[in-house]
Amino acid sequence: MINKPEIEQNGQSSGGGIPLLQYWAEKTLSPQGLQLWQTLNHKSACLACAWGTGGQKGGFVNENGESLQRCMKSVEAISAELLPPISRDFFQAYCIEQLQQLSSQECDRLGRWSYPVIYRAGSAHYERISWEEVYEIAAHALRKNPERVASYSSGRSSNEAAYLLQLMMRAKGSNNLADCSDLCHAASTVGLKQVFGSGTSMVSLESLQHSDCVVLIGSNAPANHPRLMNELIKLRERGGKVIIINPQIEIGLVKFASPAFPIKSLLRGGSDISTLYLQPIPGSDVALFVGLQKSLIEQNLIKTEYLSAQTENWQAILNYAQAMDWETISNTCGISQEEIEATAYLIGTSERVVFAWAMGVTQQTNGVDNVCSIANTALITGNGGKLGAGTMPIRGHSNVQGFGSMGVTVRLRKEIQAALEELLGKPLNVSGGYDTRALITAADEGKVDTLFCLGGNIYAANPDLTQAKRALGKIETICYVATKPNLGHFHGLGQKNTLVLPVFARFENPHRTTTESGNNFVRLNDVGKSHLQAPDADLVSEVELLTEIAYRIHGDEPVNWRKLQDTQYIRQLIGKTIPGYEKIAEIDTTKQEFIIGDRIFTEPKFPTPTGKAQMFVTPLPQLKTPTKADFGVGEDAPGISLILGTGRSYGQHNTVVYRPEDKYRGMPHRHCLLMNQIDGKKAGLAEHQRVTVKGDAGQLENIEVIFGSIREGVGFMFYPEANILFKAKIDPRCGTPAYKRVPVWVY
Ligand SMILES: Nc1nc2c(c(=O)[nH]1)N[C@H]1C(S)=C(S)[C@@H](COP(=O)(O)OP(=O)(O)OC[C@H]3O[C@@H](n4cnc5c(=O)[nH]c(N)nc54)[C@H](O)[C@@H]3O)O[C@H]1N2
Ligand SMILES: Nc1nc2c(c(=O)[nH]1)N[C@H]1C(S)=C(S)[C@@H](COP(=O)(O)OP(=O)(O)OC[C@H]3O[C@@H](n4cnc5c(=O)[nH]c(N)nc54)[C@H](O)[C@@H]3O)O[C@H]1N2
Ligand code: SF4
Ligand SMILES: [Mo]
Repeated sequence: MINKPEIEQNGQSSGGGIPLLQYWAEKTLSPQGLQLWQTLNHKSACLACAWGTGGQKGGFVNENGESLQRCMKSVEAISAELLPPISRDFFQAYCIEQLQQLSSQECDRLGRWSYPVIYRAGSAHYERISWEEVYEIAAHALRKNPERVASYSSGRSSNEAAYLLQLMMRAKGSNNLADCSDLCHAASTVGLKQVFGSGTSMVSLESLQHSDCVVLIGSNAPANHPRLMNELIKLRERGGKVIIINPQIEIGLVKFASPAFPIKSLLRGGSDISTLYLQPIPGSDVALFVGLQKSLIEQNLIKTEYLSAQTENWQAILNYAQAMDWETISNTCGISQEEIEATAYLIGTSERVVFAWAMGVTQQTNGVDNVCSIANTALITGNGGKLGAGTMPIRGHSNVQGFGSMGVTVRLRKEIQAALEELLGKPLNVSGGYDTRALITAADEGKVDTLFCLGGNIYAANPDLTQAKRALGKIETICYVATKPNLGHFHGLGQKNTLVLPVFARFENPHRTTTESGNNFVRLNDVGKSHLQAPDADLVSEVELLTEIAYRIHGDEPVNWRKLQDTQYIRQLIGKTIPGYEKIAEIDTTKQEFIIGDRIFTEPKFPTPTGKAQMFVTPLPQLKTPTKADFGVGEDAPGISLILGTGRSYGQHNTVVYRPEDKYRGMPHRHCLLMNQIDGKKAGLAEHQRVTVKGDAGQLENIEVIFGSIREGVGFMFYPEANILFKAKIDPRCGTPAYKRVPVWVY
């Protein structure tokens, strides 16, 4: 445990700060600068993360109407979409083998997709085709047996596009609606749904601003949700506490220099963030939370009255925690009893605690248990269902949560099912259905003919890239709907046809759209204009593309698909069929952005059958330290085994790399392994030495060792590159891979 640490990590003493300001200046003063400013000011939600900055009150305004809320990530995302089009003769000049040599960053720098192309197996090149050919090929492929047709999506598109995608698939009788959230927050959705009857955050931005303690678990918010940091700074200013739980010291979680607080940033080098920083063993959060529960009971800091009135099964949770011995708890999570007790005291003596988390919690083989153990801790301290308190998954993509709300999921809510059955006039197929991992497995077994990808990069986002490539290669036809080229478009090729279909970005659509933030706020995005114009460019909107394909498959049945090109009409259907979204039907006239009904709980009444929260016992994980034999290396082989976490650098958005270096972690390029110096010593490795990293699916050579503030026995590498290393171990309840606990051998 580090109290108010004054550490300097690899030359950086805070997150945010000067490197960030340099980037702003570089971009906004560039030749592209004017266009960039115009887009930043456009009335639409930020493209990057689900914190949800922007919308009707202007590009810099958050959900509470506060201004100055745009971060550098947003600039990065917009700049990428403002690149010129890929030239008309590009694909004649470069063959697929050459395109496969490109790195993620090089793919992105090619420019915007601006005309439809096809790669036919056996050919050397992608070639341009007409939209008429696109519609013919796509409709033919999507007319196949519904069990053998699937979609995958990434939460960057609008609610309207998401709604159309699932309506088209469900009208066909397919429930194969895989989504990037399967790889991301599915554990939160499943866990929270069973506890509270609602799978999203119960804390609004306004509510967060009333909290006096935030427990931030497995999140690198300074990089991935930068404007959340403003809330933590304000919380510390009003005397609140921030408890960080993360095996790795992320410098921006210790101290953060935000442009919204210029005086502190310039004079004091940033604002203090963490009050306490715990570094558990990766994958052990359940043990830590059961330990916190045990200590809360022992310190008499639990709310028994609340538990008996508002929850069910609470005695079982208390019994389990009480019966667990301290030695097992501390050995499993690697945090001492004293540290756990001090943390429990802070939580138990705070009035309003928000428990917020991201991928360190969900990307585990026991991700659902992790979420339930956090929810249990919130409940035994009375922190469920009151202002300034509750559970808050910090969502990823800017509209990933909207995709779930719109029914893009294999686990469709009963209420939506009933409403859609009425709309479509027939029973829906909701059995089985491939989530992302199941889709890759099914494709590998030759069970998928057609895959329609609305955005994303299903190839590089998955573990075991060798398998992903092989599996996609067995699918007859793949359609990638995209704004920018990525690794998947060149490596994830179908057996017969691979199409890339270019679409407008959010701020370019010729009609209004909506998106949903992680805090359950619906944004209205204005009409826009693209810099990509004929004759170089020939793009469509996602809504036009989906309605036209659906029309080609279904004709005018059971809905008037072409009428749905009017997004106002889609919003009326959404208002009728999606619970909590009623206000969207009028949004075109009212322009009123709104909080979705029945999601934010400031009273302890939950949408479960009994109205009470349902608590579940969370067994401690049995974590195994990998042995040499697990990697097939001899007893006296040199090297060291580490538990690798894979995640994002400060200069990437998911599989897309914008800048190779990560200044905050002192990692100068993509091919680095961050590890603890003590481990380096044990293995006889010096800093900057080149090593091989070997997992159960592959290895990476020539990786540079960087020493950093990470727990002993733990390593960190960037994705998607690291996805070559390991096979998918998933939590079977939600299908999410354990990207954060990958055993590797380093030598
Ligand atoms: N700039 C930028 N912003 C983004 C994205 C991006 O790529 N770039 N991606 C978006 C998306 S889709 C998502 S899902 C989010 C991701 O946002 P995050 O979840 O913040 O991102 P990760 O890099 O996956 O890092 C998760 C953190 O979990 C910690 N961790 C690893 N293992 C454990 C563990 O066992 N226990 C605990 N307690 N912590 C652990 C890691 O050290 C790391 O700090 O960000 C969104 N925003
Ligand atoms: N090892 C490892 N693997 C991981 C993770 C990890 O932490 N570690 N994290 C996982 C997580 S949390 C996630 S969410 C997934 C991400 O997986 P995905 O969401 O599949 O991948 P992205 O890289 O976000 O997809 C980027 C592409 O989306 C397209 N795009 C951007 N905007 C739009 C738009 O408006 N419309 C359309 N149609 N396309 C658009 C562009 O072509 C861009 O190249 O990766 C997962 N994989
Ligand atoms: S915090 Fe997220 S939503 Fe807000 S400006 Fe930054 S990337 Fe965009
Ligand atoms: Mo994500």
